[in-house]
Amino acid sequence: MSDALIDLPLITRARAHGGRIAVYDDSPHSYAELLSGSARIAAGLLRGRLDLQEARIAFIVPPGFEHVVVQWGIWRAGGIAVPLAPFHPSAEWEYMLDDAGVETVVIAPEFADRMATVTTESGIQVVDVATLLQVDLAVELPAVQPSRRAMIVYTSGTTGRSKGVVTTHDNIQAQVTSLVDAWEWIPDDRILLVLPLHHVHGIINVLTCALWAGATCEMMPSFEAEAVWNRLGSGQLTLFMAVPTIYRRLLSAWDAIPLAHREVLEPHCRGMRLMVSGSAALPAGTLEAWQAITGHVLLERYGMTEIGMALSNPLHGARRPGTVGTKLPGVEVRLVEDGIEVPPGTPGEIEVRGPSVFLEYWQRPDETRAAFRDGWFRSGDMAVVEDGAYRILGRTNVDIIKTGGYKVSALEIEEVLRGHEAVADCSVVGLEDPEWGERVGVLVELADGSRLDLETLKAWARERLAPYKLPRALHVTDALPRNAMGKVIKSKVTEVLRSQV
Ligand code: MCA
Ligand code: AMP
Repeated sequence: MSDALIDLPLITRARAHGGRIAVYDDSPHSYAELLSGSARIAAGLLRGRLDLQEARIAFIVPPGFEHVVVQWGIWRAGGIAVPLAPFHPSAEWEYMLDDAGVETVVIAPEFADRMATVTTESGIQVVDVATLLQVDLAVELPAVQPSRRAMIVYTSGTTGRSKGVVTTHDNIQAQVTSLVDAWEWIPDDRILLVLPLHHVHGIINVLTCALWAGATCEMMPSFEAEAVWNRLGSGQLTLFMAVPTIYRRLLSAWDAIPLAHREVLEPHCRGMRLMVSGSAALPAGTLEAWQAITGHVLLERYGMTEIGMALSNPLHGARRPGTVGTKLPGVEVRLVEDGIEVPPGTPGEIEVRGPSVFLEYWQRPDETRAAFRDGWFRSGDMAVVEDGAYRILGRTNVDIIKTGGYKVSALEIEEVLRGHEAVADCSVVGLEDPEWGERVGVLVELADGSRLDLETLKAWARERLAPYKLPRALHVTDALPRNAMGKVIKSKVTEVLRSQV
């Protein structure tokens, strides 16, 4: 197998780290193995073609070496990687495969049966990772220009179903190098990945930053608090990144660890060089409790699927609780009201510009256009600058909910729940919650003569929606609260649900 004449910068850098450990799952895997494995995957996907020319290749492979090999293989063959979550129901897979116009889906063997039911009659090729890894062809890999599309990540929006956020290799490089600079990643770093690999926090901030830096990414199949504490207290890790819900869960689990074991873990936790929180607001109580145990003031930063990371507290110097710091290298940020920049101290919507900002929503030119104002991406988040640091105030749209670090759309959930026979109409809101940030709550107007309880609705919805989109609170009513125009008054819905739960 020969190499491309021009490699993507990530690949060129990996060559320089050949013998170092790139990924640790059950066992160590070197950068050299990652290069040879991904070349095989690329050759297998090309099947005689010279270049995938941005064909969409979805993959459902649990966190581990094979996941990374497939991601890199797609990139090296000139395809667009579409990561899908192993734990999503088939209906979510089906929607994304169809929306992205996927040519091939690469799967781990345990998903074969379920994937077969999704792809029957679709013309989508399903191929096993192991089969691709056996390919040994003398293939020259294409020269992939970094300006080409690299990835589509699905994110919930303000309108109906989720949208595919398209980033180019250049975008990804800009997102990664900004963080590698700001947080001073080095090859001797070793990070623990517990986040899902269908979102930017896990894909970019943890995995790709590590691999760009020549560091090691240690991957857990999923988040499990006790196992995470044992790794944080192992003395082998330097970095950890997670969402506030995970820090909170870890804090709860700490109390259950026997004192003698805590005394072993504690000094190693303190010895790590950086712990980061993001994807949702970090409650002050969580920050303080975490500091008391580990000695670390969590570094809070702000980002979004469409832009990577934009704002961060400093690596060196004081981190201000309740703020997300200042602009990251290479990122331009401004606060605006009605398109006009506001002075410090005045709240405004965050707008972001720079090479890390995504290219487009996949095949949604109108929504892409609407997301920008004079070249600036409109985040939909409000913030204020106080003493030089940004403080996030909340979102401009009530229909966006953040739960456990996941963004979900109230409108998408409503649309699905209206398909239940007992639901005449419904309204979904985010209910404040100390553990999850927000929980999904639903007020249901029942169809004539129907009854409905939370467990029944949840079980029905579980086959149609990702687990984190499921309703966690339900109340039924004869009539949803509406204004004179017939529009549901969401603040009233929240009030009703709050008084019930
Ligand atoms: C689970 N449960 C919930 C929720 N999810 N309850 C309320 N709200 C929820 N959202 C409860 C249910 O009771 C469930 O039981 C039980 O927890 C176990 O569910 P499970 O799915 O197993 O939970 P988990 O696997 O332990 O997940 C918790 C988690 C996960 C590890 C915190 O939510 C997670 O990985 N979050 C990170 C998401 C992330 O990476 N976001 C970044 C997006 P039952 O099943 O009976 O109901 S990127 C982004 O935001 C930008 C770019 C940025 O700035 O980073
Ligand atoms: P996503 O669309 O899943 O990428 O989520 C991005 C959203 O997460 C942002 O628009 C914010 O609303 C929220 N977010 C990310 N980081 C923070 C933070 N540190 N504090 C508050 N909200 C955050």
